Amino acid sequence: MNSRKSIFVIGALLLAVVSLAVFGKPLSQPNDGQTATVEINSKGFDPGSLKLKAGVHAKVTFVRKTDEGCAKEIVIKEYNINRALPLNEPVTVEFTPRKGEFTFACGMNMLKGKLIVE
Ligand SMILES: [Cu+2]
Repeated sequence: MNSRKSIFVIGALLLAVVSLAVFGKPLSQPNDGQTATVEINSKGFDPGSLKLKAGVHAKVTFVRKTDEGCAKEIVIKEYNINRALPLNEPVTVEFTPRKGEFTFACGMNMLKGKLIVE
């Protein structure tokens, strides 16, 4: 109706558009990282290789399902990870992968799996 009112309406609309542009994306796409699970059974690590995204916080859960074999701990040397794997107890390790290929292995470095980070 009057020009002051329309300026106010346009201003409010602009503010809404700008706040959406500035705050909309981070709020609607929270960076909650990536997860994966690896089982240790009589065949070894299952899956034997994992694909992860570089620079995104990762939670990888290892579950040892067998008392055969030797994977009683999990070692990811490049990320200073070395954790015991109690039978049937999920153990989650957390790290932020860098680009490249890394090995995860049992404590004796006999059983091996691969991390492929892209
Ligand atoms: Cu071993």
